Amino acid sequence: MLSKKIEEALNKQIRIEAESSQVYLAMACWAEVQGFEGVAQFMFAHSDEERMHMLKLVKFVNERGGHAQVSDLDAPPTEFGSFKKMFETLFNHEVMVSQSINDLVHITLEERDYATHNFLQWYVSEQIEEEALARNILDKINLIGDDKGGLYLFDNDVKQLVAATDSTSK
Ligand code: OFO
Repeated sequence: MLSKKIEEALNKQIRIEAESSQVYLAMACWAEVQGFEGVAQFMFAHSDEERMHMLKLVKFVNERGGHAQVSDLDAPPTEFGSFKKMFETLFNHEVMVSQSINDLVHITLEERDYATHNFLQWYVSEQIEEEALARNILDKINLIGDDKGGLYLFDNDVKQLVAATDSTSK
């Protein structure tokens, strides 16, 4: 059974995951209208993943005697400036999500809720991967700068990354 405090904290995280999904969906649209298919595919897939993160929390809250809340969401931006800026935004967003997961883990220890603590370990590992992936992409983009040919190759690279992730997750 979840305490009120844990239930509220998990519901706050549900909203963060849902907003993450919207942010990446907006990034996918921005990349797609500019013809960067690889980056768009990456962002669409990432948006789906965030929805999965949200649903995992929703199920957990409901199964543990709480009530998962589906709330209003802040609208994401529609413009992202450049790929470099967009991936910086993505990286900073993931750092914010990691901080929020850490705070949540801290609350479970204060409340001595070891079942929720255990459940959240999946998110702790996931955040390590997500931050590493975002950092990796940012490193590549920093190497390319604003070179058009470089951006074309980068887009192809990202497309292959999505294809590789798809085949390993099946
Ligand atoms: Fe990208 O983060 Fe969810 O958890």
